[in-house]
Amino acid sequence: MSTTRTRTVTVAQATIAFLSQQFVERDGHETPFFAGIFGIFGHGNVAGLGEALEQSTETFRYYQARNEQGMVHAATAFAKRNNRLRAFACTSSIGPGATNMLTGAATATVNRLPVLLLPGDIFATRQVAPVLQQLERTDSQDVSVNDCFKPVSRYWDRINRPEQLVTALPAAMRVLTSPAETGAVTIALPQDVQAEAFAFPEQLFEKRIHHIQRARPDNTLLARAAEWMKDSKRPLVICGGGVLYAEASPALDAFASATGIPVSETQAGKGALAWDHPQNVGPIGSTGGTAANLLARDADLVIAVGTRLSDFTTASKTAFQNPDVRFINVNVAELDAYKHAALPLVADARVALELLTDALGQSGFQIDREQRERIAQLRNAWNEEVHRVRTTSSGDRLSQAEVIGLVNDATEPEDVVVCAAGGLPGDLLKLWRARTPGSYHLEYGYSCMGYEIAGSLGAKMARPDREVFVMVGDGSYLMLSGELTTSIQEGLKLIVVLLDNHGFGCIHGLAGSCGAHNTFNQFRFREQSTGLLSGESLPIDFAANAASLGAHVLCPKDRGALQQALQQARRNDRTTVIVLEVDAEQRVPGYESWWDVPVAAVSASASVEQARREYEANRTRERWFV
Ligand SMILES: Cc1ncc(C[n+]2csc(CCOP(=O)(O)OP(=O)(O)O)c2C)c(N)n1
Ligand SMILES: [Mg+2]
Repeated sequence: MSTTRTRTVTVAQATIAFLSQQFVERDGHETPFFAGIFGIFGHGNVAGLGEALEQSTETFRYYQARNEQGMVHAATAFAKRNNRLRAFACTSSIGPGATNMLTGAATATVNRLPVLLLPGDIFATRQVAPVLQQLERTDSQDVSVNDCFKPVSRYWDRINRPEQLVTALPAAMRVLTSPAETGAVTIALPQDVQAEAFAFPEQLFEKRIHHIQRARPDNTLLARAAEWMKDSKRPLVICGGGVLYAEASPALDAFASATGIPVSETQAGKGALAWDHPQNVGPIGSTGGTAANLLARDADLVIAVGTRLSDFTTASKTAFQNPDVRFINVNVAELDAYKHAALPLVADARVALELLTDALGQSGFQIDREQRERIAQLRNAWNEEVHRVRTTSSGDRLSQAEVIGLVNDATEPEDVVVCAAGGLPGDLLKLWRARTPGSYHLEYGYSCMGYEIAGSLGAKMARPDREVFVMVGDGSYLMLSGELTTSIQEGLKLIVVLLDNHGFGCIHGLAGSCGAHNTFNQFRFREQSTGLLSGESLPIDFAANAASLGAHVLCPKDRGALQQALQQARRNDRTTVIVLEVDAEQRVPGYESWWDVPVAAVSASASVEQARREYEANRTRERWFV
């Protein structure tokens, strides 16, 4: 030990010095892992990490944010747009600053996107406890609000002594750069420990290159998977986000083109194949289209690549009705590879698809002509339906579907659309025509309201040369739009399309389908006469709100004006918010699909009882895959 060269720095300085030396490499391409750090300061991090960041402005850039949740979303979106090869750290003070990051942490972890969280923490010495914002407990002094990060982090640690950093930081990097395990990583930094100095071993600060592995599948299972495919008459691929993260789009294209096997898409996987690729049969599941959902219904083999098989993807396990259906799951995570009693190919999507293409190519396997014709017919019918819905206007106001069509038409192939919650994600999955991988950026693992604008900032940071179009509902906008200010501060232009339907429209619709007749999800005044939210719509001036933050604002009223506004927004050099009132009644229909939302089993309401009967009938289609 005594011969080890050391560097005496504070815990905060050591952390930043270490982070600035982390690189990743995949397929021979090397890049710094961290693009910098987002942070909001308080007494829990200002003198520790704040000081360290001031000393390292050349090597590690600090970005301000308005809300800790927002900054974690921005960081998460940045990682997503970089296919997890780059990331941000996020620092917060103790207490509320830290717990504001919890929702962001869960969002990142659910979506398997890397983000390093560095919340300040209560004094390790405990001498001056309770420090401002400390939550005291009667049962332990070893617990702080930062323990709440444990279930929403893939790795969690607290640095109570400086030397703990030496093992904590490499462990954090292992998880952050693991394709299977990545997500939020939390290292809680007590505010006194941040400022403590220690003679750290010099090796801690040397450049490290983390090789991102492309795991190969087991040979026996690979051969069996190829046999299953050859035996199948109606196979169907589900393309999930893992295809994009593995940069496996060319491999999927080659596999689908060589075999003729149709490819359906999830929210995370959309864009891996262009919408007009002959094997792309469009979205699957609860918010899927007719082509993919009818093929799924009859499929005898489902090849699920890089997907978590969430309830939206499987239409709550009603999507696959063939009694003999089998699954092959290609996934880096065993958790996903083993779902639905599948043949598990625990592997990188690109490697597995290339090996499967080779294995099937040797036998000249292709799906038969009859099935090919059916696929072509279903695709045509679906694409016509998409066109119809996008272009049909009725009523005075634009419909959400029309807006999606017009925004889509105003994009270049590599521009990005960002969305997360509300009625938009389902409609976007059905109606958006993605042309390049990464251009369709939906956070639908956590479907977290508030991700939209904050996330679009991260997507823009990842590729500042591309336009980023954010589609956001009025509810989400009201919940978290503060990072508009950050976009203006940083000169990172966003084009925000705000769809105002006066409420939590999709939940209003959902409530109605469960038999409800209330206004709990509409933005209305409380009426004194009824005591209910039954009054006029709230007169929220979104245009004035956005303008007050420094954004350009446009308020088009019809198709032509929206087209012009989108062109104007593209020409503008500053974040532009397009405020649109949309028709709350015109909804995009569902297509051969269902979503399990249990309806009250007993109720005084006849409409709820009716909805319950329908619910029970639908639920009989749910299947066990064990
Ligand atoms: C943080 C968070 N809270 C609650 C929800 C549940 N939720 C899903 S969509 C939605 C309404 C969203 O309203 P808006 O953004 O206006 O979109 P709209 O439904 O009107 O299309 C709610 C409350 C959620 N997804 N995220
Ligand atoms: Mg709304």
